[in-house]
Amino acid sequence: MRIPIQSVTPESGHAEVCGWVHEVRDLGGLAFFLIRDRTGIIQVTLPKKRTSEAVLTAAKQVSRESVVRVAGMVKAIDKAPGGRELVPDVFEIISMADSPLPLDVVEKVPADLDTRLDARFLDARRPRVAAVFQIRSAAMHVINQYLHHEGFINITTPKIVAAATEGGTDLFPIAYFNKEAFLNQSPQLYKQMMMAAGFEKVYEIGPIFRAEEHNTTKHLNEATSIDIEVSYADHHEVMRILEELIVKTYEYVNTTCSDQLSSLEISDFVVPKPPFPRLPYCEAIEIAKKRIEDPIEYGDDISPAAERALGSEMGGHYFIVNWPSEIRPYYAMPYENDPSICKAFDLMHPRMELSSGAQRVHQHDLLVQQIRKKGLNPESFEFYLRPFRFGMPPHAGWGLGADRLVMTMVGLANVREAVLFPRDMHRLVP
Ligand code: AMO
Repeated sequence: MRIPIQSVTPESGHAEVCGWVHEVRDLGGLAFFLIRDRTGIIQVTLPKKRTSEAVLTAAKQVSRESVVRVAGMVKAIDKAPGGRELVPDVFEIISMADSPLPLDVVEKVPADLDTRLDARFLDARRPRVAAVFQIRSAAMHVINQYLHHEGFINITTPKIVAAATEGGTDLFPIAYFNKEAFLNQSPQLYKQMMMAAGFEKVYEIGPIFRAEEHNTTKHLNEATSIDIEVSYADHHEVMRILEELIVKTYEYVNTTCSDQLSSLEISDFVVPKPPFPRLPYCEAIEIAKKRIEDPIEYGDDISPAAERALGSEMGGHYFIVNWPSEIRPYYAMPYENDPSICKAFDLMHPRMELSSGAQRVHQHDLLVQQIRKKGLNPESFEFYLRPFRFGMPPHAGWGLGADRLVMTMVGLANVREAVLFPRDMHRLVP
């Protein structure tokens, strides 16, 4: 029976493993194969004089990255990976790999990101790449667990919709029978509607689609968003939840993914310490003004240069709070004493924005007014506005980019590296 390579020890006796042919070295009288599965690598040694003809024939034919089944006695040996080697009496080629390989799994030949993504199935055989997705999986696991434990109900909202959430133009139109339809850019309106349904605490982890023509290292056209919405909560309360979630996620990765972190050569994984600073938007602008050359004024978005300057000033995760209402969506609640600013926030990693959120407007008439102020037509939001007329609790929430969370957590240069099959302006296949 096949056993994971990691668990093969000199005490295993006769063992069977399956995996890919990682490397082949033929020294004449002696041949060495490194066989790899997702748990590790084992040396398979063939002393030619003492090896059966069938094993030698298969070993001679096999190409790198073919899938093989190998069985034999395990012996302790200092120089081999894991301090053991397997001397095979069975060497079966299960699936032969073509040569040449589109990508060098052993990474002797460096490949650019496009080549890697084109051959993602081979790229992901690299332990360093697999580690990213194992960490991503661990992060998603603990996020689900945390939210479930905090009493959140996991919901799934439609991705085919009739209207823009944020009112922007960044939507992908789709063919939906004879109707106009789009791919949803955020579960925003639906998660808010579930507050009217009395669910109180909801979350969704799902795809969001943005038709932005950005070609940057942090934008995707299909991203994964972790969204929450909480009734009777204000912006302070949901910022506290977000902060705790980030800390718990880092803690969990730190304690459960040590092998993956070392595959990624991360020796200084730092779990952020709460509370994260709350930096008022007006102060953020003042800091940026002093530190960057491009002009920036109160009322502007935080530019990438400003983001970098603030990041190096703050040195860790931080919130930007109290944004001008003018540059936030209609659903952000204005402060009662100064409606020119609103109860919206962004969670920032020193490298980039990770999350946006706000206490929402829950009063129907104010919401209609704010939709109009943004130059949008309340009639196209009728399905969304309706619940606000029949008892809507006050509520707040946020959306956190899962891809950027993973990217910043493990220090990837490009968000595409945190996504198995990224979608951008130039990439629709595979
Ligand atoms: P926002 O548009 O800021 O807010 O999105 C929230 C978070 O989602 C991630 N994100 C992206 N990641 C990669 N590529 C993209 N193109 C992309 N767009 C967004 C970011 C971002 O911070 N409805 C609000 C959330 C809320 O208020 O609850 C919203 O969608 O990490």
